[in-house]
Amino acid sequence: MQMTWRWYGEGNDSITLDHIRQIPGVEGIVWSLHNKVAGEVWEEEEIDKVMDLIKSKGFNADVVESVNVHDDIKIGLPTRDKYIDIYIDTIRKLGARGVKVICYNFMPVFDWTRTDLYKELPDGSNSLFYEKDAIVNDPNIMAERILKGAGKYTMPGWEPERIAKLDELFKSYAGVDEDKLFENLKYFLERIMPVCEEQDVKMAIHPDDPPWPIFGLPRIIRSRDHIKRFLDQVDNPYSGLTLCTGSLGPNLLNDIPSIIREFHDRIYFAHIRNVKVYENGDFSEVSHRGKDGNVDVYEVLKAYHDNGYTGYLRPDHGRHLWGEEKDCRPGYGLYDRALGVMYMLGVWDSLDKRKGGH
Ligand code: DNO
Repeated sequence: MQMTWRWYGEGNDSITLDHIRQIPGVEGIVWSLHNKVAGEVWEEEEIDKVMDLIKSKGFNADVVESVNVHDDIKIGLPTRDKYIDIYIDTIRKLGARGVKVICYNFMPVFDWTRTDLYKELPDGSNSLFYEKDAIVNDPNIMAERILKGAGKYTMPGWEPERIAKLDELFKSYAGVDEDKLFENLKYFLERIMPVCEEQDVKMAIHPDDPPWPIFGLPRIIRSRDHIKRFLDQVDNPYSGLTLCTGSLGPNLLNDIPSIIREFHDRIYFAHIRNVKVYENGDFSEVSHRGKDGNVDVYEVLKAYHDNGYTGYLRPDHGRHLWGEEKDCRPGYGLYDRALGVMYMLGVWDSLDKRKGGH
């Protein structure tokens, strides 16, 4: 397992690479060109600038999260080929520079969705929260809440220029049901797979968050059966998973350790986050400690360890602690994620020792 940390880039993150160097065990920085909207060309100089900076601080830059997929590809419009060509160009440029994994998602319109970015927890910290009943019919209300909460930072997937065209976007998804979305995903992957093979770049899809359809939009990577269908329909080792425990976790029927055991050889990137699910279906994001929520993080790590996982792993969202929410990106503060790294390394090291490893 290789521990990594998601960083949004200079001037775009409250945390610096120098901060991250002081967190034990972090080997790689998960990065992206966050100024790019889906479908935009990634220039070589821009890529080199970020990768050089990351490497100059002693980290690897093997994982990119995300290269976003244009909605025309998800909808299956005739213009999709133009956007797939641009995607291929980006894979080539990244592969040529040694990038190993691209994390992406295939969620229509929205990336992850929450109703509250700073919900107070009993210990006085706060975190991202999902209130089932607050997801009413009008997605504009939700988008407004997110944009307001994000403050000075742009949230990937929630770029104001996209959100401004929400009604139009929703209209273009009419007729795109679960089967159609699967079909469009297959089309996309079949076109890019030869380039991934040639460049040795693995595509790792991120599950849908939350793991159920919202606002009438289909969501297709949300359970063991959906994952199986996804992996079977393009059965190529270059198409795999970003297994995110925080995304699958709010559906308590998802047995995450067993999903990991079943699909471990197609998991290239592990996102670990804990969620506490309430009786009415609302959920809060909580500390990485298994006991604090419904994700048994020990069993998750054990499932990876038992299968000799050598891929990338990162702490996912954390709570905002000690007042840091005044400046940090929602879910991406320093303290709780750093505590998460230490908790996970503690579990991992003890699993190593038990196995007689080092
Ligand atoms: C949430 C993240 C997601 C993820 C994208 C991948 O914080 O895990 O936004 O980056 O879904 O495309």
